[in-house]
Order: sequence, then structure tokens, then C-alpha cells
Amino acid sequence: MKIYNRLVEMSHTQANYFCLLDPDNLDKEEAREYAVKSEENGADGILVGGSLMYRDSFEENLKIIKESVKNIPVLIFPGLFNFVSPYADALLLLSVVSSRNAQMLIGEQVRAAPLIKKYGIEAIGTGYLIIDGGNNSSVQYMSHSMPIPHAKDDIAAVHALAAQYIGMKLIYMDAGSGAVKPISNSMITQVKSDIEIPLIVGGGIKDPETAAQKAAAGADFVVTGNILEKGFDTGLVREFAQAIHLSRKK
Ligand code: 1GP
Repeated sequence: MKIYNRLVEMSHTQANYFCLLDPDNLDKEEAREYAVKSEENGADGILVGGSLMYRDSFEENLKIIKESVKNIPVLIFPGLFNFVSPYADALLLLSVVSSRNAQMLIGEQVRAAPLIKKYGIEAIGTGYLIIDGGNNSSVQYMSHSMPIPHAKDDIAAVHALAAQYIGMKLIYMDAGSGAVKPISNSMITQVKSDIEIPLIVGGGIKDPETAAQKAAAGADFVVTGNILEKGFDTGLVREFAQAIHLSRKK
């Protein structure tokens, strides 16, 4: 649990910034450039993944991303079991605990398990909560699951708690890529106050001020994805990193 211990330590030190890179949307040069620039401009880690694997570029781009960064962790953020690869520091083994779809709760993980064993990659059990972000997200559609209503902080909290009691090591609350409404500050605060494991928050975070609010509310890791796909703006990445890092002094 080498990388997991590092993530726990990071969450105790400050709020952190993760850049999500979707390998489907990048060519090789972009994968290299985005990875290098994310690290240079203050990102604390890179998530690689998405809901779909449309193009055959996942493993090649993952390898390039891993080779391009020096110190920050590269984590697989899998849509389905076929995102398992040895070319990352660890894999977030997501179970969509907000769902009642057995395939996303345990089916995909069963298919992933032999590959995880074969590659020897660190798998970090992660309770994944899909929260209504005001539009139909890809993750909601692809996982055949009903999101937790945007204003139901208590429902989110009991799902996160259940995931923790089952033994999951992280909670990832996601309003879905391109969400109209990011997860509310009050929901983040409630979930964070109930759990003892690190909390990742993403979906629809489009500006550094909002990112800082999510971190101040209790997110240990704030994720942006979409915003970087419209052309990699190094100044914006730096602003996101600074806003998140300054938001919560421990
Ligand atoms: C999606 O949480 C991530 O799974 C990031 O969302 O693309 O809206 O930043 P965005």
C-alpha cells in the first residue's frame, strides 16, 4: 500500500489538486505535454481514465504520462475492468456504491482482479459515489445507475460511511464530467465530517475559486478534467493548484 500511504499523508498535509487526463481525447504528444505541464504547474497527481475506451490509446498514453512525470503519482481512474495496466503507480479500484447495479458494484472488479494480480499493480479500493450534477453524465449513463440527489447530503454521507465500514480506502464523490452543478459545499462537509478516509471530489469544477471552496469544505483531493481538454492552459492549472493549496491550512 505504498501509494495509498502517500495519499493519506498528502491528505493530512494539505488539500491537493489532481488533473484528470482522458486518454481517449489525447494524442501522444498531448499526453506527454499535459503530464509534464500538470506537474510543472503544481498538480499533486494525475488521474488517467474515463467512462469509455473508444480509441485504442489507453495503455500507450498511460505509459507516456507515467514516463513524463517525475515525482507525482499517476493513478488509473477506470471506467471498466479493461483499464487495468501495469503502467501506473496505482489503480483506484472503484465500486460504484451509490448504484444498485451489481456489475458496477462487484462485477467489473471481479473481472479486473486477475489482471491486477498478474501485473502486481497496487489497487486502492475506492467507494465511488455519483451525485446528481444537473445533467445526464456519461458515468451515470454508462453505469446504469441513479445518482444521489444533489441536495441529499445525508444520503451521500451514509453511502460514504458504509463504504468505509466495508473497508474501502478512499471515497470519490463525482458529479460527473461536465456537470452543470458541482457537488455542494455542504455535502462535502457532511461527508468529510463522517468519514476517516481521504475524500476525492470532482465533476463540473470550472474555476479556481470553486475548487478552493470544495477544498475548504473538506475535499482532500479536488479533480478537474474537462476544463483542461479545451486546450491546456498552464496559467489556469497553476491558479487551480495555488487556490486549492491555499484553501485549507492544517
Ligand atoms: C469526472 O470528476 C471528474 O469524473 C472531473 O470532472 O471533467 O467536469 O472536471 P470534470
